[in-house]
Amino acid sequence: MSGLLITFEGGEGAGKSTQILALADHLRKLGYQLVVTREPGGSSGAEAVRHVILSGAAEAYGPAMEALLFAAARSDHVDQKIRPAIQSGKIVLCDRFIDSSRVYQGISGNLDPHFMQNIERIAIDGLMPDLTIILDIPADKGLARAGARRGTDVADRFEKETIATHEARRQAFLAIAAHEPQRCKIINAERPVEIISAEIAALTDDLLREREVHAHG
Ligand code: T5A
Repeated sequence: MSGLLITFEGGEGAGKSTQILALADHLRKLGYQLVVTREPGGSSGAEAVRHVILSGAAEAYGPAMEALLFAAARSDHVDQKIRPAIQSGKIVLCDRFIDSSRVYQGISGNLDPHFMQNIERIAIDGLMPDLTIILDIPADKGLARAGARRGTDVADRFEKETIATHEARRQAFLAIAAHEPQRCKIINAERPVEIISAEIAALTDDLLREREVHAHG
């Protein structure tokens, strides 16, 4: 019995959390068993690392240090939570995964592609997503949404960066999708929530049919 891994990617405030909740609701109604999780975090070891990274405590040590911390967190998350869930036939919905590291650390941090490939390989140990939804929105619009939701709290380690950096990340996500069109689907995230949810549900239903993943009842 084998489940699926579906990851959600995109810039700040693109609507990943909103769309994961909607897809989870859709799949539960069809009788599927789910695990909804996020990165950085999702397992106790990875949640401990999440605080170190998002507080900015590791920023002074450079992008390679941050990339290794993300990879360490991912390795624990895959071992402790994602792989066991998939092996028991569940569908895992994960808010951010390998593509966030490729973009935020690899591209924005200007790190050696071989270094990035090596740490990705160690972190996931063969567990690639079956489907990656890339929610695409202009950086200024996504940041405005994230800022409105955050209210008066301070922006985190990555949200505080310049619009140009965020826009370059958007282009990097689109480049990954162009390179891996089978795995990655780009979704226009500027539209109303329900229209986006319906499109993601249809893509997921197609994949479940194609892979013959059946609901448990
Ligand atoms: N990171 C992460 C790395 O650098 N490398 C890595 O390897 C990984 C895994 C994580 C940070 O870590 C970085 C990337 C990130 O900077 P986080 O706190 O977990 O940070 O936050 P994010 O993943 O960035 O998620 P956000 O909280 O910014 O946004 P979401 O989840 O994309 O958006 P969501 O759903 O919360 O929506 C934001 C607001 O917009 C509204 C929602 O109601 C909400 O208020 N909204 C819409 N409004 C209008 N129309 C729509 N279609 C809407 N959809 C949502």
